[in-house]
Amino acid sequence: MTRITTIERFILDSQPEYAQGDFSGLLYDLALAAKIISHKVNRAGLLDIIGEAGEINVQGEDQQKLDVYADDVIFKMCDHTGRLCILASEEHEDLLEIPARYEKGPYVLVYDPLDGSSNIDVNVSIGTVFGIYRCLDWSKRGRKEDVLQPGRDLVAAGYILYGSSTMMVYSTGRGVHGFTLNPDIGEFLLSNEDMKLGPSPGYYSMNAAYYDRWPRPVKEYVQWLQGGEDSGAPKLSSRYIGSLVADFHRNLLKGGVFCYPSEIDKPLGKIRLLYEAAPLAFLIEQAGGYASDGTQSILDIMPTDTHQRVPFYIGNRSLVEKAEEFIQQANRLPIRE
Ligand code: FDP
Repeated sequence: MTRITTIERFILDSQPEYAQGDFSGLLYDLALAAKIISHKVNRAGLLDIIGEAGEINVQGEDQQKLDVYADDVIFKMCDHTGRLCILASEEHEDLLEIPARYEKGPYVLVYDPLDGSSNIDVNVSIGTVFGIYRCLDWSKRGRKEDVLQPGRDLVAAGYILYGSSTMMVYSTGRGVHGFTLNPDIGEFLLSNEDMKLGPSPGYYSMNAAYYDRWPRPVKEYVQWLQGGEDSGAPKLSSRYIGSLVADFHRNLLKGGVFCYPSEIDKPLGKIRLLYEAAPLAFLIEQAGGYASDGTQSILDIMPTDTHQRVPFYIGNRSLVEKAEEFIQQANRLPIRE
């Protein structure tokens, strides 16, 4: 039998002595939330049988929408532990404060509880994304400033993929590590240690239905991606699930680039900087790749709004830098608010 490492063991073994309290505990809280959400996601198809979301099911219980459920689980797993000073969720307009009856801690959690929600009803992979920052000022913990930090200052980031298996992938700045949930024993087991992007990318991923809405340099970049040997681009195939976590995970394993560019009437695209782009950018750099808004590293962008969106190119460095080249050459920088 090969050596089995649980996520708990791995977290404890890979953290320095000083980080074995709140930080390790927070990662483990998230792993536990992941198991609870995974259990519910796996039963999503049964909603048709036992009742629709928003209705009363046959047991007389209220059915919660899955994304609301996931959001609740994460908040309730983390609000009382004394590890966090504030949370921000993609599901909430306002910041999530630590209830006054609980102590505040040194970390900030930003998260998208269930990304790819248009795929929930059709049994296609969805995911949770999270990022962890340190609070800025110990004496004034839990302010908006604690949340509005650039991705460069993340101390950890990760995602949970609810796919053919449930996986939790995270980095604390010492490589990217993946754990697969063994449902029989209810444990995340180390399955992908120190994940790195391969040198030969396999895929490009973007919603081609928006081609007419993309600015000219983006169209030219896509033509370059499709051009194979004539353009000098690597031979790529196209895959787009429309669930960012699933598209990202595939490209992390197989190499490639995911793009959600600006559009003529949506200059900032769709992807949220704080909840999606920055955590995934942190992971991709740890895996040897790069993420950009077309003009600069995603990790260098200073957020000004918790829900701000950003054009997004992420994957193998050579492919993302090529996107920057097209965009910058055309001197049509995405407009910022
Ligand atoms: P969704 O709206 O279904 O939650 O940012 C959210 C997201 O999904 C990403 O997960 C996904 O990559 C993208 O939007 C899909 O958007 P399009 O349908 O416009 O391609």
